[in-house]
Amino acid sequence: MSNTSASPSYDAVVVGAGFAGLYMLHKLRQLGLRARLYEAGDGVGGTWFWNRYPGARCDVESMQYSYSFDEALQQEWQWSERYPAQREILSYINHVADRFALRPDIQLETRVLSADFEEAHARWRVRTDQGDEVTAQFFISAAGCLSAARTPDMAGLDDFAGLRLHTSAWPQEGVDLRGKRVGVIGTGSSGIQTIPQLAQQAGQLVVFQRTPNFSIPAWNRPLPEQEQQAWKQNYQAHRERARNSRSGILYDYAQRATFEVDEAERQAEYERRWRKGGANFNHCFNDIFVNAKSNELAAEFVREKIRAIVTDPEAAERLSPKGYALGTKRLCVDTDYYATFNLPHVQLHDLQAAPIERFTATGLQTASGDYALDAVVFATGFDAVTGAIERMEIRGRQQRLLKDKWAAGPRAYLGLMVADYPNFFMVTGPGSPSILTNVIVSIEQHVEWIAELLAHMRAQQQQLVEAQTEPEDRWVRHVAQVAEGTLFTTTNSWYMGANVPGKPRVFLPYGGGFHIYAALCREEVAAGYPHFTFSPGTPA
Ligand code: NA7
Repeated sequence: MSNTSASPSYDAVVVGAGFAGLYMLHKLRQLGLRARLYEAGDGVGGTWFWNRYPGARCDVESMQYSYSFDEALQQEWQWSERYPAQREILSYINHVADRFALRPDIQLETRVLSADFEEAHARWRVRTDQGDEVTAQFFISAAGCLSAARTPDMAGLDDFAGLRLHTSAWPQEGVDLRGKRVGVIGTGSSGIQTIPQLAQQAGQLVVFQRTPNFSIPAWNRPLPEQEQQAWKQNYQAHRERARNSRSGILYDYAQRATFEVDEAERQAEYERRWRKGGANFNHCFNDIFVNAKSNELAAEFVREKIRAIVTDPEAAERLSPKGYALGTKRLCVDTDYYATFNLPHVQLHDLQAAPIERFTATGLQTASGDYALDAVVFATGFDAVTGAIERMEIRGRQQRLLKDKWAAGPRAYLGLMVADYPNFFMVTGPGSPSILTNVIVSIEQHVEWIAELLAHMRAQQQQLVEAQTEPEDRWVRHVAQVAEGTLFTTTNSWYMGANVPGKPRVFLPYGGGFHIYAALCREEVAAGYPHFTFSPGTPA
Protein backbone atom coordinates (compact mmCIF):
# COMPACT_ATOMS: atom_id res chain seq x y z
CA MET A 1 0.00 0.00 0.00
CA SER A 2 1.45 3.36 -0.91
CA ASN A 3 1.81 6.13 1.54
CA THR A 4 -0.34 9.15 0.63
CA SER A 5 1.22 11.43 3.19
CA ALA A 6 4.56 11.45 1.32
CA SER A 7 3.08 13.06 -1.79
CA PRO A 8 1.72 16.57 -2.17
CA SER A 9 -2.02 16.38 -1.98
CA TYR A 10 -4.72 18.42 -3.68
CA ASP A 11 -8.45 18.46 -3.76
CA ALA A 12 -8.34 18.19 -7.53
CA VAL A 13 -5.92 17.60 -10.36
CA VAL A 14 -6.93 18.98 -13.74
CA VAL A 15 -5.30 17.95 -17.03
CA GLY A 16 -4.98 20.56 -19.77
CA ALA A 17 -4.88 24.36 -19.88
CA GLY A 18 -7.24 24.92 -22.79
CA PHE A 19 -10.66 26.51 -22.54
CA ALA A 20 -11.94 23.55 -20.51
CA GLY A 21 -9.11 23.29 -18.01
CA LEU A 22 -8.89 27.00 -17.31
CA TYR A 23 -12.58 27.36 -16.60
CA MET A 24 -12.54 24.18 -14.49
CA LEU A 25 -9.68 25.58 -12.45
CA HIS A 26 -11.53 28.86 -11.98
CA LYS A 27 -14.64 27.05 -10.74
CA LEU A 28 -12.65 24.81 -8.40
CA ARG A 29 -11.05 27.86 -6.86
CA GLN A 30 -14.43 29.52 -6.46
CA LEU A 31 -15.45 26.44 -4.50
CA GLY A 32 -12.43 26.97 -2.27
CA LEU A 33 -10.73 23.79 -3.49
CA ARG A 34 -6.98 23.38 -3.85
CA ALA A 35 -6.27 22.40 -7.42
CA ARG A 36 -3.23 21.65 -9.56
CA LEU A 37 -3.47 21.92 -13.31
CA TYR A 38 -0.89 20.16 -15.48
CA GLU A 39 -0.31 21.25 -19.05
CA ALA A 40 2.08 19.66 -21.54
CA GLY A 41 2.67 22.86 -23.52
CA ASP A 42 4.85 25.73 -22.36
CA GLY A 43 1.89 28.07 -22.47
CA VAL A 44 -1.85 28.01 -21.88
CA GLY A 45 -4.33 27.72 -24.75
CA GLY A 46 -4.71 24.01 -25.47
CA THR A 47 -5.61 23.45 -29.09
CA TRP A 48 -4.94 27.13 -29.83
CA PHE A 49 -1.51 26.86 -28.29
CA TRP A 50 -0.51 23.98 -30.56
CA ASN A 51 -2.27 24.60 -33.85
CA ARG A 52 -0.25 27.61 -35.08
CA TYR A 53 -0.06 26.63 -38.74
CA PRO A 54 -0.51 29.46 -41.24
CA GLY A 55 -4.23 30.06 -41.73
CA ALA A 56 -5.33 28.49 -38.40
CA ARG A 57 -8.68 29.98 -37.58
CA CYS A 58 -11.81 28.98 -35.70
CA ASP A 59 -14.87 28.04 -37.77
CA VAL A 60 -17.24 29.43 -35.12
CA GLU A 61 -17.69 33.19 -35.26
CA SER A 62 -15.74 35.36 -32.80
CA MET A 63 -18.74 36.74 -30.94
CA GLN A 64 -19.80 33.19 -30.10
CA TYR A 65 -16.45 31.47 -29.65
CA SER A 66 -15.70 32.85 -26.21
CA TYR A 67 -16.63 32.32 -22.58
CA SER A 68 -20.01 33.55 -21.43
CA PHE A 69 -19.52 33.05 -17.68
CA ASP A 70 -18.26 36.54 -16.94
CA GLU A 71 -20.25 39.52 -18.16
CA ALA A 72 -17.39 42.03 -17.80
CA LEU A 73 -15.06 39.77 -19.75
CA GLN A 74 -17.44 39.36 -22.66
CA GLN A 75 -18.22 43.06 -22.71
CA GLU A 76 -14.62 44.21 -22.60
CA TRP A 77 -12.87 41.85 -24.98
CA GLN A 78 -12.65 43.15 -28.56
CA TRP A 79 -12.54 40.78 -31.52
CA SER A 80 -11.15 41.99 -34.79
CA GLU A 81 -12.59 39.62 -37.39
CA ARG A 82 -15.74 37.66 -38.13
CA TYR A 83 -13.86 34.40 -37.50
CA PRO A 84 -11.03 34.58 -34.94
CA ALA A 85 -7.50 33.68 -36.00
CA GLN A 86 -5.47 31.35 -33.80
CA ARG A 87 -3.25 34.20 -32.62
CA GLU A 88 -6.21 36.24 -31.42
CA ILE A 89 -7.78 33.30 -29.59
CA LEU A 90 -4.45 32.60 -27.92
CA SER A 91 -4.26 36.25 -26.77
CA TYR A 92 -7.79 35.96 -25.42
CA ILE A 93 -7.11 32.79 -23.46
CA ASN A 94 -3.90 34.26 -22.04
CA HIS A 95 -5.90 37.30 -21.01
CA VAL A 96 -8.37 35.01 -19.24
CA ALA A 97 -5.55 33.20 -17.40
CA ASP A 98 -4.23 36.57 -16.16
CA ARG A 99 -7.59 38.18 -15.49
CA PHE A 100 -8.66 35.37 -13.17
CA ALA A 101 -5.13 34.93 -11.76
CA LEU A 102 -5.06 31.27 -12.72
CA ARG A 103 -1.37 30.86 -13.42
CA PRO A 104 -0.12 30.07 -9.89
CA ASP A 105 -2.03 26.78 -9.97
CA ILE A 106 -0.88 25.82 -13.46
CA GLN A 107 2.25 23.76 -14.04
CA LEU A 108 3.38 24.02 -17.66
CA GLU A 109 5.58 21.66 -19.66
CA THR A 110 4.26 18.77 -17.62
CA ARG A 111 2.40 15.84 -19.11
CA VAL A 112 0.26 13.60 -16.94
CA LEU A 113 1.36 10.03 -17.53
CA SER A 114 -0.90 8.12 -15.19
CA ALA A 115 -3.66 8.38 -12.62
CA ASP A 116 -4.46 5.51 -10.29
CA PHE A 117 -7.48 5.34 -8.06
CA GLU A 118 -6.29 3.98 -4.73
CA GLU A 119 -9.28 2.36 -3.13
CA ALA A 120 -7.67 2.18 0.30
CA HIS A 121 -7.45 5.97 0.50
CA ALA A 122 -10.22 6.82 -1.96
CA ARG A 123 -7.81 9.15 -3.73
CA TRP A 124 -6.20 9.47 -7.13
CA ARG A 125 -2.44 9.20 -7.41
CA VAL A 126 -1.22 11.18 -10.40
CA ARG A 127 2.23 10.93 -11.98
CA THR A 128 3.76 13.23 -14.57
CA ASP A 129 6.67 13.11 -16.98
CA GLN A 130 8.48 15.64 -14.79
CA GLY A 131 8.58 13.24 -11.89
CA ASP A 132 5.68 14.76 -9.97
CA GLU A 133 3.68 12.34 -7.88
CA VAL A 134 0.66 13.86 -6.17
CA THR A 135 -2.63 12.68 -4.80
CA ALA A 136 -6.03 14.26 -5.26
CA GLN A 137 -9.60 13.56 -4.33
CA PHE A 138 -10.81 14.45 -7.82
CA PHE A 139 -9.13 13.79 -11.16
CA ILE A 140 -10.50 15.85 -14.04
CA SER A 141 -9.54 15.43 -17.67
CA ALA A 142 -9.83 18.61 -19.71
CA ALA A 143 -7.36 17.16 -22.19
CA GLY A 144 -9.36 18.08 -25.28
CA CYS A 145 -11.14 16.26 -28.07
CA LEU A 146 -8.69 17.15 -30.83
CA SER A 147 -5.35 17.19 -29.08
CA ALA A 148 -3.80 13.76 -29.63
CA ALA A 149 -2.21 14.38 -33.03
CA ARG A 150 -1.59 11.60 -35.53
CA THR A 151 1.22 11.17 -37.99
CA PRO A 152 0.51 8.11 -40.10
CA ASP A 153 3.08 5.38 -40.11
CA MET A 154 4.58 5.74 -43.60
CA ALA A 155 7.44 3.70 -44.99
CA GLY A 156 10.79 5.49 -45.00
CA LEU A 157 9.53 8.54 -43.09
CA ASP A 158 12.67 8.65 -40.96
CA ASP A 159 14.81 8.70 -44.09
CA PHE A 160 13.33 12.01 -45.20
CA ALA A 161 16.04 14.64 -44.73
CA GLY A 162 13.79 17.65 -45.36
CA LEU A 163 11.65 19.53 -42.89
CA ARG A 164 8.83 17.53 -41.31
CA LEU A 165 5.95 19.53 -39.86
CA HIS A 166 2.57 18.74 -38.35
CA THR A 167 -0.17 21.35 -38.38
CA SER A 168 -0.85 20.70 -34.70
CA ALA A 169 2.78 21.08 -33.60
CA TRP A 170 3.78 24.08 -35.66
CA PRO A 171 6.98 25.73 -34.42
CA GLN A 172 6.24 28.76 -32.24
CA GLU A 173 8.80 30.84 -34.07
CA GLY A 174 7.16 30.04 -37.42
CA VAL A 175 8.78 28.45 -40.47
CA ASP A 176 10.11 30.16 -43.54
CA LEU A 177 8.84 28.16 -46.50
CA ARG A 178 9.45 30.88 -49.08
CA GLY A 179 10.47 29.40 -52.39
CA LYS A 180 10.51 25.87 -50.98
CA ARG A 181 9.05 22.70 -52.52
CA VAL A 182 6.36 21.82 -50.01
CA GLY A 183 4.10 18.78 -49.81
CA VAL A 184 0.91 18.75 -47.71
CA ILE A 185 -0.64 15.45 -46.72
CA GLY A 186 -4.27 15.73 -45.64
CA THR A 187 -7.24 17.80 -46.72
CA GLY A 188 -9.36 18.05 -43.56
CA SER A 189 -10.07 21.40 -41.87
CA SER A 190 -6.39 21.99 -41.07
CA GLY A 191 -5.14 21.17 -44.57
CA ILE A 192 -7.88 23.21 -46.19
CA GLN A 193 -7.05 26.24 -44.03
CA THR A 194 -3.30 26.05 -44.48
CA ILE A 195 -3.01 25.12 -48.16
CA PRO A 196 -3.96 28.60 -49.50
CA GLN A 197 -1.53 30.22 -47.04
CA LEU A 198 1.32 27.83 -47.82
CA ALA A 199 0.71 28.43 -51.52
CA GLN A 200 1.49 32.10 -50.94
CA GLN A 201 4.95 31.19 -49.63
CA ALA A 202 5.99 27.99 -51.34
CA GLY A 203 7.84 27.88 -54.63
CA GLN A 204 5.97 24.69 -55.42
CA LEU A 205 3.14 23.11 -53.48
CA VAL A 206 1.91 19.55 -53.89
CA VAL A 207 -1.31 18.62 -52.11
CA PHE A 208 -1.61 14.90 -51.39
CA GLN A 209 -5.32 14.25 -51.13
CA ARG A 210 -6.79 10.94 -50.01
CA THR A 211 -10.42 12.01 -49.62
CA PRO A 212 -11.74 15.30 -51.00
CA ASN A 213 -13.69 17.33 -48.47
CA PHE A 214 -16.69 19.61 -48.70
CA SER A 215 -15.76 23.17 -47.85
CA ILE A 216 -17.83 26.34 -47.64
CA PRO A 217 -16.30 29.82 -47.91
CA ALA A 218 -15.82 31.69 -44.65
CA TRP A 219 -16.10 35.14 -46.20
CA ASN A 220 -14.03 36.27 -43.30
CA ARG A 221 -13.87 40.05 -42.80
CA PRO A 222 -13.07 42.67 -40.18
CA LEU A 223 -15.68 42.95 -37.44
CA PRO A 224 -16.81 46.57 -37.20
CA GLU A 225 -17.13 48.13 -33.75
CA GLN A 226 -20.85 48.87 -34.22
CA GLU A 227 -21.54 45.23 -35.04
CA GLN A 228 -19.78 44.09 -31.87
CA GLN A 229 -21.57 46.67 -29.78
CA ALA A 230 -24.95 45.64 -31.17
CA TRP A 231 -24.19 42.04 -30.28
CA LYS A 232 -22.91 42.95 -26.82
CA GLN A 233 -26.05 44.88 -25.98
CA ASN A 234 -27.90 41.58 -26.03
CA TYR A 235 -25.06 39.24 -25.18
CA GLN A 236 -26.85 37.28 -22.48
CA ALA A 237 -29.91 36.78 -24.65
CA HIS A 238 -27.78 35.60 -27.58
CA ARG A 239 -25.94 33.17 -25.32
CA GLU A 240 -29.20 31.84 -23.95
CA ARG A 241 -30.56 31.25 -27.45
CA ALA A 242 -27.33 29.48 -28.41
CA ARG A 243 -27.62 27.22 -25.35
CA ASN A 244 -31.12 26.34 -26.45
CA SER A 245 -29.99 25.16 -29.87
CA ARG A 246 -28.72 21.85 -31.15
CA SER A 247 -25.17 23.05 -31.87
CA GLY A 248 -24.82 25.70 -29.19
CA ILE A 249 -24.36 28.14 -32.05
CA LEU A 250 -26.75 30.75 -33.38
CA TYR A 251 -27.12 29.22 -36.81
CA ASP A 252 -30.06 29.75 -39.01
CA TYR A 253 -31.59 26.28 -38.37
CA ALA A 254 -33.97 25.37 -41.19
CA GLN A 255 -37.45 24.31 -40.20
CA ARG A 256 -38.22 22.83 -43.61
CA ALA A 257 -37.21 19.57 -45.27
CA THR A 258 -35.50 19.51 -48.66
CA PHE A 259 -38.46 18.23 -50.65
CA GLU A 260 -40.98 20.56 -49.04
CA VAL A 261 -39.84 23.24 -51.47
CA ASP A 262 -39.42 23.22 -55.24
CA GLU A 263 -36.12 23.07 -57.10
CA ALA A 264 -35.83 26.84 -57.61
CA GLU A 265 -36.41 27.58 -53.94
CA ARG A 266 -33.97 24.85 -52.92
CA GLN A 267 -31.21 26.22 -55.10
CA ALA A 268 -31.91 29.74 -53.82
CA GLU A 269 -31.57 28.48 -50.26
CA TYR A 270 -28.24 26.72 -50.95
CA GLU A 271 -27.02 29.86 -52.70
CA ARG A 272 -28.12 32.08 -49.83
CA ARG A 273 -26.21 29.87 -47.37
CA TRP A 274 -23.13 29.73 -49.59
CA ARG A 275 -23.10 33.52 -49.79
CA LYS A 276 -23.51 33.84 -46.04
CA GLY A 277 -20.65 31.39 -45.57
CA GLY A 278 -19.56 28.98 -42.86
CA ALA A 279 -20.89 25.77 -41.38
CA ASN A 280 -24.37 27.28 -41.30
CA PHE A 281 -24.66 25.56 -44.69
CA ASN A 282 -25.19 22.27 -42.81
CA HIS A 283 -28.57 23.53 -41.64
CA CYS A 284 -30.00 24.51 -45.04
CA PHE A 285 -32.78 21.92 -44.64
CA ASN A 286 -33.66 19.96 -41.55
CA ASP A 287 -33.31 16.51 -43.12
CA ILE A 288 -29.80 16.83 -44.45
CA PHE A 289 -28.27 14.44 -41.91
CA VAL A 290 -31.00 11.83 -42.10
CA ASN A 291 -32.08 11.68 -45.74
CA ALA A 292 -29.44 10.57 -48.25
CA LYS A 293 -31.34 12.05 -51.22
CA SER A 294 -31.66 15.42 -49.52
CA ASN A 295 -28.02 15.37 -48.60
CA GLU A 296 -27.01 14.50 -52.16
CA LEU A 297 -28.74 17.61 -53.53
CA ALA A 298 -26.84 19.88 -51.16
CA ALA A 299 -23.63 17.97 -51.95
CA GLU A 300 -24.17 18.42 -55.67
CA PHE A 301 -24.66 22.16 -55.18
CA VAL A 302 -21.20 22.33 -53.56
CA ARG A 303 -19.67 20.21 -56.33
CA GLU A 304 -21.10 22.64 -58.89
CA LYS A 305 -19.41 25.48 -57.01
CA ILE A 306 -16.10 23.60 -57.10
CA ARG A 307 -16.49 23.08 -60.86
CA ALA A 308 -17.18 26.78 -61.28
CA ILE A 309 -14.13 27.84 -59.24
CA VAL A 310 -11.48 25.35 -60.38
CA THR A 311 -10.55 26.02 -64.00
CA ASP A 312 -9.00 22.62 -64.77
CA PRO A 313 -12.01 20.28 -65.11
CA GLU A 314 -9.96 17.24 -64.17
CA ALA A 315 -8.69 18.87 -60.96
CA ALA A 316 -12.23 20.06 -60.20
CA GLU A 317 -13.51 16.49 -60.45
CA ARG A 318 -10.75 15.18 -58.20
CA LEU A 319 -11.51 17.89 -55.63
CA SER A 320 -15.23 17.10 -55.67
CA PRO A 321 -16.24 14.82 -52.80
CA LYS A 322 -18.30 11.83 -53.80
CA GLY A 323 -19.48 8.67 -52.13
CA TYR A 324 -20.21 10.10 -48.70
CA ALA A 325 -22.75 12.52 -47.29
CA LEU A 326 -21.97 16.22 -46.89
CA GLY A 327 -21.30 17.12 -43.25
CA THR A 328 -20.63 13.55 -42.12
CA LYS A 329 -16.97 14.40 -42.28
CA ARG A 330 -16.75 17.72 -40.50
CA LEU A 331 -17.73 20.43 -42.96
CA CYS A 332 -14.73 22.65 -43.67
CA VAL A 333 -14.79 26.44 -43.79
CA ASP A 334 -12.16 28.02 -45.99
CA THR A 335 -10.67 31.11 -47.53
CA ASP A 336 -9.73 30.59 -51.19
CA TYR A 337 -9.20 26.84 -50.87
CA TYR A 338 -10.53 25.66 -54.22
CA ALA A 339 -9.19 28.71 -56.10
CA THR A 340 -5.68 27.84 -54.85
CA PHE A 341 -5.66 24.95 -57.32
CA ASN A 342 -5.78 27.45 -60.19
CA LEU A 343 -2.30 28.69 -59.27
CA PRO A 344 0.40 27.41 -61.62
CA HIS A 345 2.74 26.26 -58.84
CA VAL A 346 0.08 24.24 -56.99
CA GLN A 347 -0.43 20.61 -57.90
CA LEU A 348 -3.04 18.13 -56.68
CA HIS A 349 -1.99 14.53 -56.24
CA ASP A 350 -4.80 12.01 -55.85
CA LEU A 351 -3.72 9.35 -53.36
CA GLN A 352 -6.68 7.15 -54.21
CA ALA A 353 -5.31 6.81 -57.75
CA ALA A 354 -1.65 6.56 -56.71
CA PRO A 355 -0.88 6.01 -53.00
CA ILE A 356 2.34 7.07 -51.31
CA GLU A 357 4.75 4.15 -51.49
CA ARG A 358 7.54 5.49 -49.33
CA PHE A 359 9.51 8.51 -48.25
CA THR A 360 13.08 8.90 -49.41
CA ALA A 361 15.84 11.26 -48.28
CA THR A 362 14.75 13.82 -50.85
CA GLY A 363 10.98 13.47 -51.03
CA LEU A 364 8.46 10.75 -51.57
CA GLN A 365 7.55 8.09 -54.07
CA THR A 366 4.02 7.39 -55.20
CA ALA A 367 2.61 4.73 -57.45
CA SER A 368 2.59 7.24 -60.32
CA GLY A 369 5.88 9.06 -59.80
CA ASP A 370 8.29 10.72 -57.39
CA TYR A 371 8.22 14.18 -55.79
CA ALA A 372 11.30 16.06 -54.64
CA LEU A 373 10.36 18.02 -51.52
CA ASP A 374 12.09 20.38 -49.09
CA ALA A 375 9.30 20.15 -46.52
CA VAL A 376 6.34 17.90 -45.76
CA VAL A 377 3.38 19.18 -43.77
CA PHE A 378 1.26 16.53 -42.10
CA ALA A 379 -2.31 17.76 -41.76
CA THR A 380 -3.37 14.27 -40.84
CA GLY A 381 -5.59 14.94 -37.87
CA PHE A 382 -6.10 13.49 -34.44
CA ASP A 383 -7.05 10.46 -32.43
CA ALA A 384 -10.23 12.36 -31.64
CA VAL A 385 -12.24 12.50 -28.41
CA THR A 386 -10.74 9.45 -26.68
CA GLY A 387 -7.09 9.77 -27.77
CA ALA A 388 -5.88 12.26 -25.19
CA ILE A 389 -7.67 10.41 -22.38
CA GLU A 390 -6.40 7.00 -23.42
CA ARG A 391 -2.82 8.20 -23.77
CA MET A 392 -2.84 8.63 -19.98
CA GLU A 393 -2.82 5.39 -18.00
CA ILE A 394 -5.98 5.85 -15.97
CA ARG A 395 -6.73 3.02 -13.57
CA GLY A 396 -9.97 2.83 -11.65
CA ARG A 397 -11.30 0.24 -9.25
CA GLN A 398 -9.39 -3.06 -9.28
CA GLN A 399 -6.65 -1.16 -11.12
CA ARG A 400 -8.54 -1.61 -14.36
CA LEU A 401 -7.08 0.44 -17.18
CA LEU A 402 -9.63 2.76 -18.76
CA LYS A 403 -8.25 1.93 -22.20
CA ASP A 404 -9.13 -1.71 -21.54
CA LYS A 405 -12.63 -0.86 -20.38
CA TRP A 406 -12.98 1.12 -23.62
CA ALA A 407 -11.48 -1.56 -25.88
CA ALA A 408 -14.73 -1.92 -27.82
CA GLY A 409 -15.50 1.81 -27.70
CA PRO A 410 -15.77 4.44 -24.97
CA ARG A 411 -18.27 3.96 -22.14
CA ALA A 412 -19.27 6.88 -19.98
CA TYR A 413 -22.48 8.12 -18.45
CA LEU A 414 -23.46 11.39 -20.15
CA GLY A 415 -19.87 11.54 -21.37
CA LEU A 416 -19.03 12.92 -17.94
CA MET A 417 -18.22 10.03 -15.62
CA VAL A 418 -17.21 6.38 -15.97
CA ALA A 419 -18.54 3.55 -13.81
CA ASP A 420 -15.79 2.15 -11.56
CA TYR A 421 -13.72 5.35 -11.90
CA PRO A 422 -14.95 7.29 -8.86
CA ASN A 423 -14.30 11.04 -8.68
CA PHE A 424 -12.96 11.03 -12.26
CA PHE A 425 -14.60 13.56 -14.56
CA MET A 426 -14.21 14.31 -18.24
CA VAL A 427 -14.97 17.70 -19.73
CA THR A 428 -16.50 17.08 -23.18
CA GLY A 429 -15.92 13.34 -22.91
CA PRO A 430 -17.16 10.70 -25.37
CA GLY A 431 -20.94 10.44 -25.51
CA SER A 432 -21.42 14.17 -24.92
CA PRO A 433 -22.18 16.70 -27.71
CA SER A 434 -18.63 18.15 -27.62
CA ILE A 435 -17.28 18.25 -31.19
CA LEU A 436 -20.70 18.64 -32.78
CA THR A 437 -21.17 21.96 -31.00
CA ASN A 438 -19.55 25.27 -30.23
CA VAL A 439 -17.19 23.51 -27.89
CA ILE A 440 -16.99 26.44 -25.47
CA VAL A 441 -20.72 26.18 -24.86
CA SER A 442 -20.25 22.47 -24.16
CA ILE A 443 -17.26 23.14 -21.94
CA GLU A 444 -19.11 25.70 -19.84
CA GLN A 445 -22.06 23.38 -19.42
CA HIS A 446 -19.83 20.48 -18.32
CA VAL A 447 -17.66 22.53 -15.99
CA GLU A 448 -20.68 24.09 -14.32
CA TRP A 449 -22.36 20.70 -13.98
CA ILE A 450 -19.24 19.20 -12.38
CA ALA A 451 -18.84 22.20 -10.02
CA GLU A 452 -22.47 21.91 -8.96
CA LEU A 453 -21.97 18.22 -8.21
CA LEU A 454 -18.88 18.96 -6.12
CA ALA A 455 -20.82 21.57 -4.15
CA HIS A 456 -23.63 19.05 -3.65
CA MET A 457 -21.14 16.48 -2.33
CA ARG A 458 -19.73 18.97 0.10
CA ALA A 459 -23.21 19.89 1.34
CA GLN A 460 -24.09 16.20 1.73
CA GLN A 461 -20.71 15.36 3.27
CA GLN A 462 -19.94 12.83 0.57
CA GLN A 463 -16.41 12.01 -0.49
CA LEU A 464 -16.98 9.79 -3.50
CA VAL A 465 -19.25 9.86 -6.51
CA GLU A 466 -19.40 7.47 -9.41
CA ALA A 467 -21.69 6.71 -12.30
CA GLN A 468 -23.68 3.50 -12.04
CA THR A 469 -23.05 0.78 -14.59
CA GLU A 470 -26.59 0.27 -15.83
CA PRO A 471 -27.33 3.91 -16.64
CA GLU A 472 -23.93 4.06 -18.31
CA ASP A 473 -24.80 1.06 -20.49
CA ARG A 474 -28.15 2.62 -21.36
CA TRP A 475 -26.52 5.93 -22.25
CA VAL A 476 -23.93 4.26 -24.48
CA ARG A 477 -26.73 2.40 -26.29
CA HIS A 478 -28.73 5.61 -26.60
CA VAL A 479 -25.76 7.51 -28.08
CA ALA A 480 -25.33 4.71 -30.65
CA GLN A 481 -29.05 4.60 -31.48
CA VAL A 482 -29.23 8.34 -32.04
CA ALA A 483 -26.26 8.09 -34.39
CA GLU A 484 -27.72 5.12 -36.25
CA GLY A 485 -30.68 7.25 -37.23
CA THR A 486 -28.34 9.59 -39.12
CA LEU A 487 -26.00 9.46 -42.10
CA PHE A 488 -22.95 9.95 -39.83
CA THR A 489 -22.50 6.21 -39.35
CA THR A 490 -22.25 5.67 -43.13
CA THR A 491 -18.98 7.60 -43.45
CA ASN A 492 -15.40 6.82 -42.50
CA SER A 493 -14.65 9.88 -40.41
CA TRP A 494 -12.85 10.78 -37.22
CA TYR A 495 -16.32 11.18 -35.65
CA MET A 496 -16.49 7.39 -36.10
CA GLY A 497 -12.91 6.71 -35.05
CA ALA A 498 -12.28 5.49 -38.60
CA ASN A 499 -9.12 7.57 -39.12
CA VAL A 500 -7.10 5.63 -36.55
CA PRO A 501 -6.10 2.09 -37.51
CA GLY A 502 -7.52 -0.37 -35.00
CA LYS A 503 -9.80 2.13 -33.26
CA PRO A 504 -13.31 0.76 -32.66
CA ARG A 505 -15.82 2.11 -35.16
CA VAL A 506 -18.14 3.97 -32.79
CA PHE A 507 -19.80 7.35 -33.22
CA LEU A 508 -17.98 9.30 -30.52
CA PRO A 509 -20.16 12.31 -29.67
CA TYR A 510 -23.80 12.49 -28.65
CA GLY A 511 -25.78 13.59 -31.71
CA GLY A 512 -29.14 14.32 -30.13
CA GLY A 513 -28.49 18.04 -29.82
CA PHE A 514 -26.83 20.21 -27.20
CA HIS A 515 -30.13 21.62 -25.87
CA ILE A 516 -31.58 18.16 -25.33
CA TYR A 517 -28.40 16.87 -23.73
CA ALA A 518 -28.13 19.86 -21.37
CA ALA A 519 -31.76 19.32 -20.32
CA LEU A 520 -30.96 15.67 -19.48
CA CYS A 521 -28.02 16.80 -17.37
CA ARG A 522 -30.27 19.28 -15.54
CA GLU A 523 -32.86 16.56 -14.94
CA GLU A 524 -30.20 14.39 -13.33
CA VAL A 525 -29.45 17.18 -10.87
CA ALA A 526 -33.09 18.03 -10.21
CA ALA A 527 -33.85 14.38 -9.45
CA GLY A 528 -30.98 14.22 -6.93
CA TYR A 529 -28.43 12.38 -9.11
CA PRO A 530 -30.33 9.06 -9.26
CA HIS A 531 -27.82 7.45 -11.64
CA PHE A 532 -24.81 8.11 -9.44
CA THR A 533 -23.66 6.43 -6.25
CA PHE A 534 -22.27 8.55 -3.43
CA SER A 535 -20.36 7.47 -0.43
CA PRO A 536 -18.69 9.17 2.50
CA GLY A 537 -15.47 7.44 1.38
CA THR A 538 -12.56 6.04 3.28
CA PRO A 539 -10.68 8.37 5.56
CA ALA A 540 -7.07 8.82 4.48
P1 NA7 B 1 -8.87 15.60 -40.21
O1 NA7 B 1 -10.14 16.28 -40.44
O2 NA7 B 1 -8.88 14.27 -39.55
O3 NA7 B 1 -8.13 15.50 -41.61
C1 NA7 B 1 -7.00 14.68 -41.77
C2 NA7 B 1 -6.69 14.56 -43.23
O4 NA7 B 1 -5.52 13.76 -43.37
C3 NA7 B 1 -7.79 13.89 -44.04
O5 NA7 B 1 -7.85 14.48 -45.29
C4 NA7 B 1 -7.28 12.46 -44.12
O6 NA7 B 1 -7.76 11.75 -45.22
C5 NA7 B 1 -5.80 12.69 -44.26
N1 NA7 B 1 -5.03 11.53 -43.88
C6 NA7 B 1 -5.01 10.92 -42.68
N2 NA7 B 1 -4.20 9.87 -42.71
C7 NA7 B 1 -3.69 9.82 -43.96
C8 NA7 B 1 -2.80 8.94 -44.62
N3 NA7 B 1 -2.27 7.89 -44.00
N4 NA7 B 1 -2.51 9.17 -45.92
C9 NA7 B 1 -3.06 10.21 -46.54
N5 NA7 B 1 -3.92 11.08 -45.98
C10 NA7 B 1 -4.23 10.87 -44.70
O7 NA7 B 1 -7.87 16.50 -39.34
P2 NA7 B 1 -7.76 18.09 -39.29
O8 NA7 B 1 -6.58 18.42 -38.47
O9 NA7 B 1 -7.82 18.65 -40.65
O10 NA7 B 1 -9.05 18.55 -38.59
C11 NA7 B 1 -9.50 17.95 -37.39
C12 NA7 B 1 -10.46 18.85 -36.69
O11 NA7 B 1 -9.73 19.81 -35.96
C13 NA7 B 1 -11.35 19.66 -37.57
O12 NA7 B 1 -12.46 19.00 -38.01
C14 NA7 B 1 -11.69 20.83 -36.70
O13 NA7 B 1 -12.71 20.48 -35.81
C15 NA7 B 1 -10.45 21.04 -35.92
P3 NA7 B 1 -9.10 10.80 -45.07
O14 NA7 B 1 -10.24 11.76 -45.03
O15 NA7 B 1 -8.92 10.06 -43.76
O16 NA7 B 1 -9.06 9.94 -46.25
